[in-house]
Amino acid sequence: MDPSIVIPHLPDCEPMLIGGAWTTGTATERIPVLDPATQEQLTTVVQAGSAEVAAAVEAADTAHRDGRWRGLPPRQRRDVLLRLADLVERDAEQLAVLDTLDNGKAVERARGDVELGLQAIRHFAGTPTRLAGTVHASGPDRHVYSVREPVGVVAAVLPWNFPFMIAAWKLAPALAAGCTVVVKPAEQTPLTALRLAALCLEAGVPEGVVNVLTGDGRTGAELVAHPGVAKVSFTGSTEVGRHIMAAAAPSLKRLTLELGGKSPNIVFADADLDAAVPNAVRAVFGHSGQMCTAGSRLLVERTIVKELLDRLVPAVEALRIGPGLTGGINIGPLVSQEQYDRVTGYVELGRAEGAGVAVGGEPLPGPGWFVPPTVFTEVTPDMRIAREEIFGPVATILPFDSEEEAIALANDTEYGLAAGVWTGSLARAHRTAAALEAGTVWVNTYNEFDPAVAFGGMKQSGLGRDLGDAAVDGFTELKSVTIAL
Ligand code: TXE
Repeated sequence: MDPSIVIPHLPDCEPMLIGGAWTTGTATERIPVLDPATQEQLTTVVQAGSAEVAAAVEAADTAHRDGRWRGLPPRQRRDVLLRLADLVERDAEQLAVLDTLDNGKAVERARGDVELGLQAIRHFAGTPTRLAGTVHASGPDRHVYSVREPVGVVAAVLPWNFPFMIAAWKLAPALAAGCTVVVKPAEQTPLTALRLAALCLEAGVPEGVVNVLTGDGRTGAELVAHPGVAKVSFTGSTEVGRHIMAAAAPSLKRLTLELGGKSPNIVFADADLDAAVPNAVRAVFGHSGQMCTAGSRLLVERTIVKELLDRLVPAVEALRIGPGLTGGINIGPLVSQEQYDRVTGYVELGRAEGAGVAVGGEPLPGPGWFVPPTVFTEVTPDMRIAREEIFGPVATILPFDSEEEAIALANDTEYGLAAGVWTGSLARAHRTAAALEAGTVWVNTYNEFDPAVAFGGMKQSGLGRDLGDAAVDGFTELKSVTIAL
């Protein structure tokens, strides 16, 4: 382990935050929180039940109704969010170490994630003073305007792959819009969402405005079905996204769903391979492939497949695998036994489907859920490894012969989250960006995020957007007022 890293002390059981108080509630069930690099227990969290869900929603609802947050002058809410950003910056190293302990990722990547979360908090601190409505053209005896109001209680249900960053990506625009929030982190990685909530209190977010419930999908399901919740912002699997959509129907909750992907990363023969190859490696093997935007389908123009593989294979072989706190590693362990079984199952499936293995393929001995980076060649578009989200360090290479075929292959998926294009042609860059069915298209780059730029999916990758003005819109209702003068 990097000797400069300080491991924070963790209690036997992490309490939850409900109505400004840290509590384990009346729930007796506990969930162990494991270090994916060692499989040892770090701490436990409460499996929140109906009583805790009801208490958290009630606290958030009371805080919404009495206006203790949305009723503050906008510049005061801005100042609280800026203070929160300063506190995150103060504790950035501790937050990164906690994310690595909890999730397994390389600590350098965890530091980058904390930075991306911090950027979102700073960006959305600018929102409260800039939230403006519209005055409509109307006759002399009418004054007509539209204003944005906070939607109410938000349930933010989080995944385990970017525990801190996505907590910040959802919390910051929700708070900026004036909402109150009940956060439900993933059961595998609850630690940094709890720390972020503590920092919210320290920054001056009033009690009851941010609440955190721990627990697994049962807690999530109770929370999203609760009639007091006005809006659900969820990041996770498409399957659970469908359940949430159904659970939201009876009370017509507003939804933002950021779901799975099987993103194409297209390399044309006119691309600069010096840039395309290392980026393609990061796009699919970064964070051990546990990214919704992973460029897991590498579409390569047939004339350069051999050259690309000659460069790609040594680059993949050079990736360093190890515990995230070691320092200098590229591939950490997968987050859980479940993900390990799932990903190694897909690697076996790829062989059974007849794909060739250019590199990787053999599981590593434990402890720790380590899976080596694997590149499948001779993949056909109908193979399950080319169609289903694997969410691990597994790349599938699919050759194509023309731009049209590349676009058809890229769009031949139920998902539509992200896509990459590598080309030296400006015209091709614009043509393909227009033709790809994806919420985000990166040309000659990959996995670049900016809190000002909306992020989310088309098709079965989701609904609504995180980040950007669209995220704030998603936490508001538009009210139109007509006054007869
Ligand atoms: O996700 P789940 P899992 C994909 C990825 C991965 C697969 C399974 O392919 O292999 O999903 O991961 C909560 N109502 N992604 O099973 O179950 C749960 O407690 C309400 C892609 O871990 O979707 C957790 O907080 N909530 C993704 C969160 O939902 C429920 C990131 C996500 O868990 C619930 C993660 C329910 N019925 C996985 N059931 C991405 N888009 O980046 C579970 N939860």
